[in-house]
Amino acid sequence: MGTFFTSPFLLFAGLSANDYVGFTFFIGYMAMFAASVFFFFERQQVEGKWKTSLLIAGLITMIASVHYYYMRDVWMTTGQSPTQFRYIDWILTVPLMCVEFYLILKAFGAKIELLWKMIGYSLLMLVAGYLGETAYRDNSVLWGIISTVGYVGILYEVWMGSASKLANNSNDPHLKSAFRALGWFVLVGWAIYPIGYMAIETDGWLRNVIAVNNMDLIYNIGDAVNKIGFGLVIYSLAVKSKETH
Ligand SMILES: *C/C=C(C)/C=C/C=C(C)/C=C/C1=C(C)CCCC1(C)C
Repeated sequence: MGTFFTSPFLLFAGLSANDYVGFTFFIGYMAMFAASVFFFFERQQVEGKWKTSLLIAGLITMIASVHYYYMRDVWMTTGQSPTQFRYIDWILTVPLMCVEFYLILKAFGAKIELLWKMIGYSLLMLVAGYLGETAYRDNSVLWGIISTVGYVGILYEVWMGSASKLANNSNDPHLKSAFRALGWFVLVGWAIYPIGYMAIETDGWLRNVIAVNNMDLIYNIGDAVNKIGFGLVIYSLAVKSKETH
């Protein structure tokens, strides 16, 4: 038994009892994994036009799950933020979330330009955020503000721009309420991330309030809420629209 617990293969030996950030890396990994299995299997239960949406929901959590697997390792072995893996994950998953918005609205006349516009805003948001966390950390506030321009662009499209008009003009109450729910995810759920970013120790606005180590805790909570929650809203829309036929 003694040799079992000292085995070098036992990765968990690296996680100490008070490493709460580390816990959330493990929980995030498993939760994203389980959510992917759920979305992939439930895909068979929903009507044709929702199958692609559920597939994308599963891809989002699956991509995140694989990145969490690596991020967990970086965190445990170095105690550092796995910034590169974090942003590689986001640069794949955030545009896929834009695809989800587009797919929902496609039946109501959404044009492909809407998708490109939203992807453009997300790239601006993420590239600026990455530069602020890495190469230009001393100017993180400036890059954070540039990043926020992209974020506000997405918010505008969802709450006031063409996406919101399409949803309002549709006469499908389920679609309207699901679109609103996704809008709240973007307004409230996504606002968790800039709060984490403000913990950057050089010039972050909340650096005296939030310890920089908690940045990952905040990002991990944000990811679980947004990626799994977003998929569940789409899942429940798909199930409800089946019941009404
Ligand atoms: C699944 C991952 C998601 C939904 C990630 C979303 C990330 C953001 C909304 C990040 C936003 C940022 C700002 C608005 C300013 C500061 C820099 C960022 C990148 C943290």
